[in-house]
Amino acid sequence: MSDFFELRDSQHLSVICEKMKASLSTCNRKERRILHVDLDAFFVSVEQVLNPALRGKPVVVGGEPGARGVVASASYEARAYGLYAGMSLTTAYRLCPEAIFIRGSFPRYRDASARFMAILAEFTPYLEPVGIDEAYLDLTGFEPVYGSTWGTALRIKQRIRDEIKITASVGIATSKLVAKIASDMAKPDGLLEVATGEERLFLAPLPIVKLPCVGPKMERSLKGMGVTTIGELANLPVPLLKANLGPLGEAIHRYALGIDERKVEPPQAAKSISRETTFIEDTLDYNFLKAILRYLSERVGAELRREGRKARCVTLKLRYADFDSITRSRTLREATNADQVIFGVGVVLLEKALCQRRQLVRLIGIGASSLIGEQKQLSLLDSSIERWERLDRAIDRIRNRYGFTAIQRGQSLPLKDIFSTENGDYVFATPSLSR
Ligand code: TTP
Ligand code: MG
Repeated sequence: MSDFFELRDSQHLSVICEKMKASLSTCNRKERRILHVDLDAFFVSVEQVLNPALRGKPVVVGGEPGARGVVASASYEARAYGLYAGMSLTTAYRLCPEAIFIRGSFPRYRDASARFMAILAEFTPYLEPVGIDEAYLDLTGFEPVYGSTWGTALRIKQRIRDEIKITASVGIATSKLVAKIASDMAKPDGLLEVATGEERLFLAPLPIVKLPCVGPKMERSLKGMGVTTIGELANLPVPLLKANLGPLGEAIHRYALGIDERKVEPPQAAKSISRETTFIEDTLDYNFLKAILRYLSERVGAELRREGRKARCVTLKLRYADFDSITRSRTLREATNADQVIFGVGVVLLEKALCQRRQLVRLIGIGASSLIGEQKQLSLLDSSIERWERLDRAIDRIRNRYGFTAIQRGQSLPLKDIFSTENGDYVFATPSLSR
């Protein structure tokens, strides 16, 4: 059996991490092996998986050609016509009228992204997701166990291709900076490793805009100094750069030399999970508030379950028409992620708050805090809560596939007549909730 399959076993992964730590202590910082993995034309690629007839064609995700939006993702075939992310759809249509324009569906991309990150997480705990389709991995010290970093990168690419059916590009280098530039150069479906000590040479011919802190303004300043390539920037004396660009001058010079000591930082677990929404019109309609609270509780519960966590504290938030906000919390006897329990506590807090102050409400929110890992919980739960939790999981599976509104529970049903739906979810005034 290969290491690759062995690594799918999480117990084995922790053994490997122990070995890796031992090897890390003897490893020079300059010899870090950082990977940057980025999916190719991500939104378009997901659409091509669903509809293989789109493969090999100029495809744009972002909206219909007449719409006011911009290109979110363009297939490499579309890029050959000069299309790129951020270009207005009108211009994209003018340049390539034969392109296929798709509005896209965020839940589908979120789902593919979660599967992508889950594959990466099997290779190292030192994983830093960046945005929806890219991540850094620190594989420093892994070679004695995994084999070469190059081979591991190939296995990562293969897993993504086999399981998500889309291609990824990977850069390998001693730093995040150089690994990211390398993956970008390798696109699409490429793999590029910059050998230790070759960073400066690798960067030298590239335009300065490839460096992370060079935006249009900085580019203008540097061009004013006669600098267009990273190599030219690296050759300038630091005092001159500092005089012209301020403190950033020194940092940017280090980048130009390929020096970047930023660590791969795994995300910190959130201390609380909450969802809230502001209404288009302030309201005191109790049934409406309850229906929204049910919806928000289900969103909080689903997120807790997705993260494998439970909460011991539930907090209700209300903002009144005069912008005055209150929060009311209750600590639970046992941690839970059951929608029914979160909602039940929320309703009690809501009723109490409305009794104390009858004023129009402009925002309602519910949050879960004092979080623990699911597995830490002893099985003291009463069986009705266990049943709810099982039901929640079954509903999560359906919603992950078909959207939130694919399955609805009684208390939130009134929302059906009030809000329109898009891509399987309600469209609220708070856009992030609609995804
Ligand atoms: P990118 O990785 O920047 O772009 P991409 O994956 O489409 O193409 P490639 O990496 O091969 O160059 O962004 C990932 C997704 O994020 C992209 O598919 C759509 C979304 N996105 C936007 O919605 N708006 C944007 O302006 C950009 C740049 C990306
Ligand atoms: Mg990408």
